[in-house]
Amino acid sequence: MTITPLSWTELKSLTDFQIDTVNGSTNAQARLRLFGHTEADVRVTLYRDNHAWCPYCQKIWLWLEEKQIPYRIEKVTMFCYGEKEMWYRRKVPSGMLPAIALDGRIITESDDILIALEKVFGALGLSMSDPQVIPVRRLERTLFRAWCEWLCRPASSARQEQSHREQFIEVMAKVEEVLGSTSSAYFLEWFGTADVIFTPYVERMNASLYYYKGYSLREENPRMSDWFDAMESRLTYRGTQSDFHTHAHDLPPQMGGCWENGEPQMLINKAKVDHGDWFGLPDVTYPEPTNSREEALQRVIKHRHNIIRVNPADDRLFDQALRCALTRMMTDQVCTPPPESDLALRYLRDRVSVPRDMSIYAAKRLRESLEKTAALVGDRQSPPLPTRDRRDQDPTNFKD
Ligand SMILES: N[C@@H](CCC(=O)N[C@@H](CS)C(=O)NCC(=O)O)C(=O)O
Repeated sequence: MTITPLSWTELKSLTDFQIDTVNGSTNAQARLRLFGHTEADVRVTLYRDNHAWCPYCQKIWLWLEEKQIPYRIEKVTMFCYGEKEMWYRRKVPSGMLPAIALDGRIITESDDILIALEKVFGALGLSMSDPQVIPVRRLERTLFRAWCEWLCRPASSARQEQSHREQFIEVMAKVEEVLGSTSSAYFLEWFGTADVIFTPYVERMNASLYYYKGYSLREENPRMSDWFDAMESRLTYRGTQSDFHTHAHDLPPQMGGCWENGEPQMLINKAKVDHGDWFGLPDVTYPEPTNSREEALQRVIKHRHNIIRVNPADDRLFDQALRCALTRMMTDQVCTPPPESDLALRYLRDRVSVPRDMSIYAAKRLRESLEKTAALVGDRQSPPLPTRDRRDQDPTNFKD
């Protein structure tokens, strides 16, 4: 039994999802964050990437959110997604992100930014220069290097691949030791700067090693797992958190390539990230919010014209197919899309960007119903996502 797709008006009536981007919880859509203050209190502008992808930006973003400092957000295009805006080039000639304007003064380099923010607004827990924080910062860089060595350099032999793996695991053992040396789940006795500094790359390690190496950071390391759980108890982190699919496909152009090891577990993981089931992945463990479907629906409705325009399929065909997928997501009823629309549905399935477009569970719901709907009419996969750039995600196509 299959039903006809709901109209856009009918679909609209099924969601009242709304967030207060300015004073509500952390979200990727905000252009202004006030935390109950007034605009006159804003002293900081954060320049960050459109995709909420840049790890160094996430560090500053989390810090500002945790400290509840009123700030503005200006979004800038990263090179691999499209053309860098000239207005930003005039402020920061290298085009690098993040940057902040603090009382009108431009500061770049994420560590320098945190140090400058601390001077004005006070530290988040212990300061960047605290003798307890410095070794944790160093350890984060050591882990980062071991990760790059393993993920981003093609191994010339199985022995070298194994040796890179062992080096990474050795540094992770040190991370486990540090996490285990405090009574909290965090790096030090209380949540603070050290955790913010660790966040962006361990999130990307968790995704990329699972996908390209068949190694599950969060499942292999119990303290790290507790740390992720503790981070996920914070609405600030949830608002910045991405999913495995987004990271696995955003990383190659940024890192100059990510190398699969082709091992059986890797192939299983890769299939799961690319084709589902997305709910079984170790990229999130807090319970799914009850309104994740409503969120996904509201976000698609808002951007439907652009989503349909950039899709390679005929607009009318894809409009109908998309409404079928959304109808299924909201009603759990099977809705058969037009013939030949499988590719178009999977094109979108592969381009949902978290947290840019929606939060992690909303994206899982949307990917799931796009896939189930596509599977009713075909098993064609869209061509693999590009690995040298992601101009298929050019933000000029998705202006909000
Ligand atoms: N050391 C810098 C690194 C910043 C960095 O590498 N930024 C990358 C993005 S993660 C960038 O802006 N690349 C230029 C671009 O992609 O447009 C920092 O800590 O802020």
